[in-house]
Amino acid sequence: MQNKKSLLWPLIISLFLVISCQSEKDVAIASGDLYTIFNSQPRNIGRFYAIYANGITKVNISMYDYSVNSYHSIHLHEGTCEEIGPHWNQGKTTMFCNVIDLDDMPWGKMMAGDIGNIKTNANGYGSLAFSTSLWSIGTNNDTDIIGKLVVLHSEGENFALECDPDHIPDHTHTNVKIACGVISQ
Ligand SMILES: [Cu+2]
Repeated sequence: MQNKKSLLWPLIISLFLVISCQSEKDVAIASGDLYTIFNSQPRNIGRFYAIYANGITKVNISMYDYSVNSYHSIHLHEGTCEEIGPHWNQGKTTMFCNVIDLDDMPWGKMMAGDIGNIKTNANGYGSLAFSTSLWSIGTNNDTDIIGKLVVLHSEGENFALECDPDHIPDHTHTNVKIACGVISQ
């Protein structure tokens, strides 16, 4: 009897290790600090944080110490913070307005990297949290957000209007970029 028990425990422990290692492998975390880009002394005014598990990326973006009671649009861009490129769109030219995301709801924005607006409160703090099935972390495929830029703009944007079929995109966007951060794992 004693012998059987002593054989069973190593088996239980190794089974537990296999299960815990597997779940750890399936979860990936990414983050990036946002620094102002218009002054010579870059100031940290925000943070991007995301967890990827089971095909879903949960995102939390916070903003602080920059403005009060204002809206700021936020996108993922290509390039570097020194030379910011176009909006990240998974390398595709197609629009993401009607691409189905979680709960059978469309993404509702032109580009896969169009995120939304952050509103700061009277204390200058604002945050935005959402989940998406259109991004991933560390997968090295088109949906991977590692190495992309998180860019904050001076004003908010109407993302729904950009997706309106009647909208004519004949105007240029002059929404000034105020902060940037690189997403890393
Ligand atoms: Cu942008």
